[in-house]
Amino acid sequence: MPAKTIRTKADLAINGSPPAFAEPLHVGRPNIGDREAFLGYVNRILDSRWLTNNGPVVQAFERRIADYLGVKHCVAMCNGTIALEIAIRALGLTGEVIVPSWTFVATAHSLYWQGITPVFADIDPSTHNLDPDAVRRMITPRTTGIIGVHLWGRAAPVDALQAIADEHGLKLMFDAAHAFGSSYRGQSIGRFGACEVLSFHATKAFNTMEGGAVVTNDDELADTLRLMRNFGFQGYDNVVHPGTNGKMIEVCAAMGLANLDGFDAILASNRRNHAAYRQALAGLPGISVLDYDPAERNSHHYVVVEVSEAHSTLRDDLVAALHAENVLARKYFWPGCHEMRPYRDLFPHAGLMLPHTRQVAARVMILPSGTTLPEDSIATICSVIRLLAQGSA
Ligand code: T4K
Repeated sequence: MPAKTIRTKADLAINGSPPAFAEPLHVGRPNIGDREAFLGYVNRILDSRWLTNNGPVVQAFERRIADYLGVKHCVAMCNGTIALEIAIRALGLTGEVIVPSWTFVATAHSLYWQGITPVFADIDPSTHNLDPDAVRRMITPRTTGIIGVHLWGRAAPVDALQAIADEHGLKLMFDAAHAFGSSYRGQSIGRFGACEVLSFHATKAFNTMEGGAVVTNDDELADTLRLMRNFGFQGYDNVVHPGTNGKMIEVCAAMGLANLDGFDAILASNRRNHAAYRQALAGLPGISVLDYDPAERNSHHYVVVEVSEAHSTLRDDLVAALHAENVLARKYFWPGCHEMRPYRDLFPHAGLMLPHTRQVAARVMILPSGTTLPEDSIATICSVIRLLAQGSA
């Protein structure tokens, strides 16, 4: 069914009019590649009766990902959070680890869950990524590492963070959950720091339903990661390392192989959507759509809208109006990890060191994109935003 045309404020669902879309439009609606190819893999998996525990499809998937990123090792895991936890443990991080607060809460949880204190450093408001000077300010004698996050797939300041880590004898790793297919100075994300952690969750540009991986060029680290994701087993009956169950199953790897073949089409569709949003919202008072550096690769998966400081209440008004129209815009990653209960209790005054995080958290919303977004829906979504933004000017 075509979307309702919205021309005046009276047409908005918040004014009692029916919603623009009969079905909800989601941020993170899964991209599904070649269904026949996926089902073919699933049939072969069922026939082979090899469902998990480092099966042949997982091994093929790991090779494809490593080749795609130009990295030596891909260690596939059941999800990105477990991959973060295992990588943190494999690197021997303890005490305090510096992370941004402006990230999905899994970055902080993966430390706190294993008794490590996440120490939140502020971001550069223009990039939404860690500010190296802020990282320096948070280093204490207990600091053992830094986790940079490539937020929205835009690379963290890799070289500056590496320089800080080298100077202070800290381990550096990256949460690259958003950054599959991104680059930093022309090189694929996946090769930086001691290791990088990918998420292949259903809502990511490239998904394996649930899944994640640690990618690294370090042979010894890769061996340890492989042991740790499988209870520390080396062959039958021989446990040589503490471990957990972090294995990816065969069906998830099959989804990954099918989706990897279709990844170029996903990228093209995301780029089109992003350009259409930017064009439709260009010049609107108080509204900007975060751009991606044309010199770098990025999946353009996240359509990040930022409201200017002068229009401070507009973000929440927009989210409410869009939800009423069945457009489920998200406030990722409001209010920042430091404001979430476990961390607020731990560091009640953390916000004092995070002025840019607080500022950005109040202003950002993410709009639906992906291959399933109905044609012409962007025009309707943007007409809702235009009506409210013009009204607030
Ligand atoms: N680090 C960072 C920086 C991350 O962003 C994430 C994950 C991680 C680490 C951890 O990686 P994983 O352990 O998840 O592999 C979603 C995702 O669950 C999460 O993976 C992702 N980041 C985060 C940004 O978004 P929620 O709580 O917002 O998910 P939810 O259930 O609200 O779903 C989002 C939207 O997608 C909804 O409108 C419904 C729609 N949806 C969702 C699923 C699962 C569908 O239409 N179909 C689906 O199958 O966290």
